[in-house]
Amino acid sequence: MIKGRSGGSWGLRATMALAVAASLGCGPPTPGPTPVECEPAMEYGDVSTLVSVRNPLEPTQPIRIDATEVTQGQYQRFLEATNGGTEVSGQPTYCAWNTTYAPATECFGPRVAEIRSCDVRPQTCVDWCDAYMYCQWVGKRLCGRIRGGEGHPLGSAVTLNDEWYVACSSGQQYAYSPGNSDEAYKCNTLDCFAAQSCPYSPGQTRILPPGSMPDCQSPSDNYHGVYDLTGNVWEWTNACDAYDGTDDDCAFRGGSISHGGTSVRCDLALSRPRSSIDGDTGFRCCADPE
Ligand SMILES: [Ca+2]
Ligand SMILES: [Ca+2]
Repeated sequence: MIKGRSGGSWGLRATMALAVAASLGCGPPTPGPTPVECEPAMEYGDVSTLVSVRNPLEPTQPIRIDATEVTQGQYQRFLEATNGGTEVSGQPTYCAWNTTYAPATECFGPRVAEIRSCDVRPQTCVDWCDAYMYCQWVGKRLCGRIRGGEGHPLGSAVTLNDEWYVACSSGQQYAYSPGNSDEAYKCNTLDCFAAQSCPYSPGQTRILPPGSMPDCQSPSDNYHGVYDLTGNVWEWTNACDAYDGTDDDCAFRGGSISHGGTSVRCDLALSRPRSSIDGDTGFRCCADPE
């Protein structure tokens, strides 16, 4: 069950998304959606690049955060290194239930299925532990508290100790990654759908290769170069209400193409069980200062 942290906005936006899907005739296709033509490469460079952004609490110690959501191509290398995701030793005790890092196939709805196996599209359909272990494998960590560990406790006001939030809000300057209330349309959200400013045919919703919307980043020099913190796919973060096992609720942030308005604010954290998966939820990684 998904629990919202800002009253009824989740339900409203979820309803909007369903209405949009219904209006587009997006029922399960038979036998399956036609895969999109995968893009050959990112236009802006190395998707694995960590970007340094200003840490307002300790300006000499910048936060490092992935420029983009983790892509399917990046995640595939993790699967290859772990025998298809079956070598799962070394997980924290609260992930002992996790027997595979392979993305769950049952979560692939039509919009996700069409981009399956596209290396440059975001990796979704992974549980919290898969995301956590990918980041560890690649020498980083799932974004949480600055310098590691848990981000802001669920249910409490988000603070400047939370590195994902600091990067998204440009150090608490903005409500959304690209600016304030009228600028979420610059990201892959229902706001760009409404404004017909998404980089695909009007009337569609589509998960995009990260970085496809170049204005979906901070306008501030100190926070420039981190894409899609608002929108495209939600992002798991290291902020949970317990560290016991499958039923711990963990935060996911930033909204997706299925959401808009207040649902994609930087300071909103929704949560769902650690073991849950979703076609619109991926993640990115963070790291300590060099
Ligand atoms: Ca798993
Ligand atoms: Ca995102």
